Amino acid sequence: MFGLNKEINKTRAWKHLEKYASKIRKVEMRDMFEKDPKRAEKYSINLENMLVDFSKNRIDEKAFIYLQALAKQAKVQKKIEQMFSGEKINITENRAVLHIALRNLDNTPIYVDGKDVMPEINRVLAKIKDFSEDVRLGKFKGYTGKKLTNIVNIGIGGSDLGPKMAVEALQRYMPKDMKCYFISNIDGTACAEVLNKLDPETTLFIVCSKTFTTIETLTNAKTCRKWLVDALGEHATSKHFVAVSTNPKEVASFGIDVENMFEFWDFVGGRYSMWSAIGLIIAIAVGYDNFEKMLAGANEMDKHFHSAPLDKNIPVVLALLSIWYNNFFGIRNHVVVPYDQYLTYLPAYLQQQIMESNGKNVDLNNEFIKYQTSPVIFGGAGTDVQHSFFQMIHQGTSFVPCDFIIPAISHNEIGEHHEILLANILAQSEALMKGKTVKEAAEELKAAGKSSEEIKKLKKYKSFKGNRPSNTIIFKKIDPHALGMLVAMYEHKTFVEGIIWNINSFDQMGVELGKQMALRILPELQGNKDIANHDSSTKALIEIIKRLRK
Ligand code: G6Q
Repeated sequence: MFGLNKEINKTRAWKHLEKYASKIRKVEMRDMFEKDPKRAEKYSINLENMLVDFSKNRIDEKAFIYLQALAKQAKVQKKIEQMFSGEKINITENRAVLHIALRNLDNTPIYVDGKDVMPEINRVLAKIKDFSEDVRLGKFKGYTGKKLTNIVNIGIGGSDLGPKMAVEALQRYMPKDMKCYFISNIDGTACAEVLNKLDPETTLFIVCSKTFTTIETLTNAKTCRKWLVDALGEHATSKHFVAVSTNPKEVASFGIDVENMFEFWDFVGGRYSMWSAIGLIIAIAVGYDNFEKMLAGANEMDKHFHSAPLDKNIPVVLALLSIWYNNFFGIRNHVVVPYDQYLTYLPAYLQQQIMESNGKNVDLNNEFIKYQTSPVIFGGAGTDVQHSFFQMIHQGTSFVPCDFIIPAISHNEIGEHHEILLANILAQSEALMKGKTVKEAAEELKAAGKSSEEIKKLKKYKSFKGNRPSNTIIFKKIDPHALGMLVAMYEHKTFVEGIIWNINSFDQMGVELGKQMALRILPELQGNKDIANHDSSTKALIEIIKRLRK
């Protein structure tokens, strides 16, 4: 059995944490820092060119030990082992979970049903290498002999968010004459606005769909195919369309030659698939060498995750801290703020990775869960977000744990820009931790020459409760290797949270429900099919839309 034999919230470790949280709630982080000059050193983990400082969290030695006890109670290390050894830990779909195999550059065998998966993975990697190099060098040309310089990824969810985030993050590694586009939304605008910018002769479409049955992707691919065929004729498609999928039958019936198909496997979940052929656009955009460096970065994090003890294990520690606030302080949110313009799409990517994985309410023992699982994830690039939702982060009625991600060196060291950016992030995390008491606010106002009446009126508004936790994750530079480490870090953090919540982080019944529901309403919107089965609101909405569209 993969599930825990006791509900996690009934265990001794959980009870200890509950009790201890009520004690530590009264403790101020600023006092903990004052008392212990070694706090930053104690609560930081170094890995390569990466440092995770988690000292600005509401923990002390005891809390940290209790959190590790919770991880032990949930058998975190055993379950990590099960994932790495190819066990079918995705129990609702009866699948292994092996995104780690996609970046297993040491090539150690990993078995599923007695078969080593590495030879197949290596075969597809070699195909990605050849094809991406041929496109970049102009050896694989368009139908009319022109170089393919516009690369369009058609996919949605896991077949879009990862590659889109990575291509944006690594755009500095792209050749100047290449442009990448992403079409995901079924809204015709998404397709139209991209196609308007393109020349069919220089455009390569990559249709990414694990199942090759997703209505958004197939509809977008059909529209793009028609656009190409109208311009260049049916024979041109084999030079302008490739597919990435686990489903050769559907690829062929869509009209893409399976020779032009890049395979992946059901042991790779959609949201964990950017390391597979779903990352083809990344390899084309930044070059296979850089794609491989990204895999190497992820592999580095995998090895660390697999072998580091709980208290020195970055994904484990981040997961425990997230659980600390989520389950013992009643906090419902978590914010991710990369201070790097290139990581603009990271929060959107993580929203899927974390919430689709852990937004679950049935445990591995097939029981409804009585405790909180995934927090709501949101975020955006700093410093932009400092001028929007940071008001709530600083002065909202409850706190929001933050992850701050910073490169010490920018790809664009222009004047003072990066130093100002760095100063901002450091100031934020310090201010969140320390806060400003009403007395301090009053003193500041006095020093600024305000009258005592003004001071009385403003001092509370200008005060900050502080004691607001954050993790600071520093890289030397966001290069392909660092990006691989960062993304794998979050993948594993999510997995550990799922282990402790005793859930399957690798299925997505909620997303599948959405896919079925739209298919039921579509014929009702299009024709005269009886709509009596719906509730009165849905029925009225269908009728109004039909009337408005006449
Ligand atoms: C990811 C989810 C989901 C999926 C999309 C697209 O883990 O399963 O986001 O990636 O629904 O599915 P296809 O790749 O099958 O088109």
